[in-house]
Amino acid sequence: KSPTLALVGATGAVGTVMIDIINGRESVPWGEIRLIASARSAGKKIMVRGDEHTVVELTPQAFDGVDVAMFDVPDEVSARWAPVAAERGAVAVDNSGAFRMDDEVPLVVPEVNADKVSQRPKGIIANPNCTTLSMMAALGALHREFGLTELVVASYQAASGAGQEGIDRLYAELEAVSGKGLGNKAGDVRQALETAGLPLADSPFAGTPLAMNVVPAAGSYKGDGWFSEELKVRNESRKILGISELKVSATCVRVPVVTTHSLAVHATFSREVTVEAAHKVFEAQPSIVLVDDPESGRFPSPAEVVGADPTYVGRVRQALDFPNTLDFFVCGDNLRKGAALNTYEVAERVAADL
Ligand code: 2RA
Repeated sequence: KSPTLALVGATGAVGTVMIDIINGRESVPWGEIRLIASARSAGKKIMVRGDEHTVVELTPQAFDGVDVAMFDVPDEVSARWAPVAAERGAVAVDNSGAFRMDDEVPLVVPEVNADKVSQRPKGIIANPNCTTLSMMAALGALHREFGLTELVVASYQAASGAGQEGIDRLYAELEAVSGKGLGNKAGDVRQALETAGLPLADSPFAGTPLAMNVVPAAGSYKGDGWFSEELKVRNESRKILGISELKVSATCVRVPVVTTHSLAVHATFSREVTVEAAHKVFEAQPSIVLVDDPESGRFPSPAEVVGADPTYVGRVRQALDFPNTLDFFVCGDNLRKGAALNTYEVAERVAADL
């Protein structure tokens, strides 16, 4: 019998993209596909591969008969319900932060560490944070060839990383500031937002305007100067690449882009690396698109990448003052490969071994 797939969080921002991905696949290995969400969304009808599905409420019984359960829900919901799904016999593939650093839960990017899918003593597999994930296909490929030793990263993160609330907030802010000639006086954007009935205290972006601005604060503040997104980049990169001592330093910044995270990466290797050799590595990786002709104005940018599955890489340079070091720019749709697509790819790998 074909395995049963459950999607928990079917009506959220990532869940919606997940359904889009499932609908776009030429074929799927699943028999039944069950959509699960909170009581508030239960009863909603959603089309999946040509059939109307009714969303069912998240209860223990909702996992009966499920082989693989994908979770696209907040941390606290996954923390409570992924173990319930596992207890009922499903393999939980979780896109939240609840289990990523648990030693008994593999953190998987299929291009990098697909072998870890089968090592899941808790019946749970974690999907990385979208910021880390956006550069993992590129870094994993380079690491295999040249041996990564140090990583310095600056992120340019899209509003949808903060979910539907982030998307709505950015659109509302853009509408409130456009056509007013703002941006020449400190505080004028803030004032325009307050006047338009968009108090900064309500913003998911650290109480700072995102429209016409950049915000060097992503996630929650964790002390000693670090925000959660920056610590996730460090800890998750180490775990996925299997380099426990990897030196990592990240600065995570929110930018007024709706969807697609970008990262400026400065990566040092134990072996000699050239731009030509790096290009070859990128070109050989099916999930990477190399767009690197700066002289003709060709490089990746979020507006060109959003909605695409691959990771886009460009601006590859040999660092002038650092040996064995490359600088490059990466863009990845944070809702697709950064979240839904990677989770789905892991789910399909689990299904292949059932
Ligand atoms: C963000 N990486 O961009 C987070 C979402 N998981 O806010």
